[in-house]
Amino acid sequence: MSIHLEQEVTGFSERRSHIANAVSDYARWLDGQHGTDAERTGRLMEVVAELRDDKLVVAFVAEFSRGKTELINALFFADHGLRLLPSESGRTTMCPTELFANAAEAPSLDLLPIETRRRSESLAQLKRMPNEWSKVPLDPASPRQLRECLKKLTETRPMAAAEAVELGLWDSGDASERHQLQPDGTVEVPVWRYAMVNYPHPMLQAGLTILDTPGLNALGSEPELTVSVIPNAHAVLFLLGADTGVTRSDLEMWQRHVHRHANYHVAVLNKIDMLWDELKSDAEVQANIEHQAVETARVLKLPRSRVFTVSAQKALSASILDDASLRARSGIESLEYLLAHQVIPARRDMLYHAVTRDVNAMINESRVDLVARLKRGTDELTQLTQLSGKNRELIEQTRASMQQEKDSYDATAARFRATRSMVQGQGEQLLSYVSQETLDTILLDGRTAMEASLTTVGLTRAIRELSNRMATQFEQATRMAGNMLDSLDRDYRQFHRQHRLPKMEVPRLDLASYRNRLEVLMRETESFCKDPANLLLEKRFMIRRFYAGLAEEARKVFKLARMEAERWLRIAMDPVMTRIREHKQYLDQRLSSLGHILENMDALQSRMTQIKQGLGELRDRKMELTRIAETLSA
Ligand SMILES: Nc1nc2c(ncn2[C@@H]2O[C@H](COP(=O)(O)OP(=O)(O)OP(=O)(O)O)[C@@H](O)[C@H]2O)c(=O)[nH]1
Ligand SMILES: [Mg+2]
Repeated sequence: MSIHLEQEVTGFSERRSHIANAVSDYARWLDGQHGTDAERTGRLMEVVAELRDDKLVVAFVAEFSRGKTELINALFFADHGLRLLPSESGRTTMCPTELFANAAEAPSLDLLPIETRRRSESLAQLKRMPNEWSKVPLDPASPRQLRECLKKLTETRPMAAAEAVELGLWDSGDASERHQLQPDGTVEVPVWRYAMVNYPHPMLQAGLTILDTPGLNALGSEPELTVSVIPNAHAVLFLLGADTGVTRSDLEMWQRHVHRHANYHVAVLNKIDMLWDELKSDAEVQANIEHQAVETARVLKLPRSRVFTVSAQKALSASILDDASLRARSGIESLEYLLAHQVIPARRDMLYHAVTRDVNAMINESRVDLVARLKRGTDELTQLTQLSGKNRELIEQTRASMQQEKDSYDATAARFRATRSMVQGQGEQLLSYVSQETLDTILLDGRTAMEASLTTVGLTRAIRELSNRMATQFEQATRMAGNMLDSLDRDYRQFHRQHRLPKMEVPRLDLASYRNRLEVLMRETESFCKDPANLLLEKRFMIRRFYAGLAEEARKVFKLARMEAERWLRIAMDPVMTRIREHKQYLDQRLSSLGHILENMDALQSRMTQIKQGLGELRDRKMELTRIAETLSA
C-alpha cells in the first residue's frame, strides 16, 4: 500500500470529521437560540451522522481471471506479506465480495447462501437480516487464519441442473455453457451469493469500501449489482488482460455494465508482465505495451489517459519481497496516484459541497435573523435615547404611531395567513407526489403489467410506461413547488415593501439529478430485459429477480427526491414564517415597553440597560456564528 494512498484516505476521513464537528457546533449554536425548532437541529444531526457513515466505494469489474482480486491484494493488502484474497487461474472469486470496516461489530466474514436467490427480498433488504447469513469470525492478528477463511469465497458445489436453471445460475440453451453439465445431471454452482468482509484495515476504517466481483456473467445474473451497486460506486476499475486484449465478452461487459452507467470509470490493462521479453530492448517492450493501451482505449472509446497499464501480480510480489524497482516497473503507482489524487478528492469535494450547500444556507438564514434582531435593538435604543428627558406627550405620540404600524402589520399578517395555509396544503401535496406510497402503487402496477406481457415488445412497453409514470411524479412535484414559490413571493412582498422585512430569496426546487438517475435505471432495466441470456430464463422468475433490484433503487431515488423536497419546503417556508412571527413579537414588545414607560418614567432607563445587554449577547453570538462558518469553509 502506498503512503500516498493511505494518507489521502486518512486525510479524507479527517476532513469528514472536521466538517461533522463544525456542523454539530452549529447545531449546538442553534439549540441555544430561543424559539428555534427542534426540526432544524434534528436535520443537522442527521447530516453529522451521514458524514460519519459515509463510504467511498471502489468497485472492481471484469471478466473472470483478468486479475481483479490480485489487484485488490496488491493495492490494499500487500503489507500482510501474503496473497490475502484467493486469486488463481480460471474462475476464482465465486460471489461479489464487499470489504469494509465496521468498528461496531467484531471482524467477520459473512456469507449469504446462494439459495436466497429464490427469495423476493432485495440484496439490500437481506443485508439487514443477519439470520440469513453464515458468519465466520476473523482474526486480524493472523494473516494466515484470514487467508484460510477467505478461501470460502471460492467455494462451489454440484446442483441439479433444473434447480440451477431455476436460480438463473446456468443456461441450458447456451452452447458455451453446455459442457458444464456433468454425467450425473448436475452443474457446479457457487455456494454463496454475496460476501461481506468486516475487517479493521486502516483504509477501510477511514471509510473505503472495496467491491470485488466475480467474472463470467455473474454480474448479469445479480441485477441489483448492475442497476444499483455499480452505478452508485464512486469509481469502477474495469480490468483487461494484456495477454488477451479486449475480447468480445470483455467488450460486451464494458458496454453493458460499465461504460454508460458507472459514475467514474477507468480501464486497467493488467498482466503487462506477459509482454516483458528479455530478448527485446526496454524501449521495444514499452512501445508494445503502449500500442496495446492505445488499442484498448480505441476499442473501449476512452481517452488514452484513462487506460492504466499494470502488472498486479508483480506489484504484489514486489511489495512482499520489498523490490522497489520491480514495483515501479509494475505500473501500480499510477493507479495508486489515480485513487489518491483524483477519486478520493473528487468524492471529498462532492460531499463537501452537498453538505455545505445545506448548512451554509441555514447559517445564512441565522445570520440574516441576527442582523435583523440587532437592528431592531439599535432602533429601539435610538428611539428611547431620543425620548429620554422628553415629556409624556411626545411619548404618547410615539406610542400612537407605533400602534398604527402594528395595526397595519397585523392586517398584512392576517391577509398572509390565507396564503400560508394554502401553500402549506400544497406542500403536503408536493410531498405526496414523491412519497413511498405513490411509488409503491406505480411499482406494483408496473410489475403486474410486466408479468402480464408475453413478448419482449410488451415488456419494453411496460417498462417505458413505468418509467414515464415515475418521471411524471417528479415533473408534477417541480411544477407544484414553482407555483408555491410564486404565490408565496407575491404575497410576502408586502412585508418587505411596507414593513422592511428582508427580501425572500429562495431557490427553485431542482429534482433534475434524481430524474437522471431514474432514466439510467430504466435504461439498464430495458437492456436487462432484452438480453437474450435473460430472456431464456423462466419469465416470472426473471421479473421477480430483477424487480427487487429495480424497486430497491427506485425507492432510493424517490427517498432522496423526497428529502430534497422536504429540505426545499423548509427553506422556502420556515424562515419566512419565523421572520413574520418574530417581527410581530418585536412590535408587541415595543408597544408594551412604551406603555410601561408612560406608567413609570423610570422604566425608560432600565429598558435601555436591558436592550444594551441584549445587544451585547447578540454580538457575541454573531461572532461565534462567524467562527463556525469559517471552520466549515476552512
Ligand atoms: N502474469 C500475471 N498474472 C496475473 C496478473 N494478475 C493476476 N494474474 C493471475 O491471473 C489469475 C487470475 O487472477 P484473479 O485475481 O483471480 O482474477 P479475477 O479477475 O479476480 O478472476 P475471478 O475471480 O475468477 O473473476 C491468477 O492466477 C493470477 O495470479 C498479472 O499482472 N500478471
Ligand atoms: Mg477474483
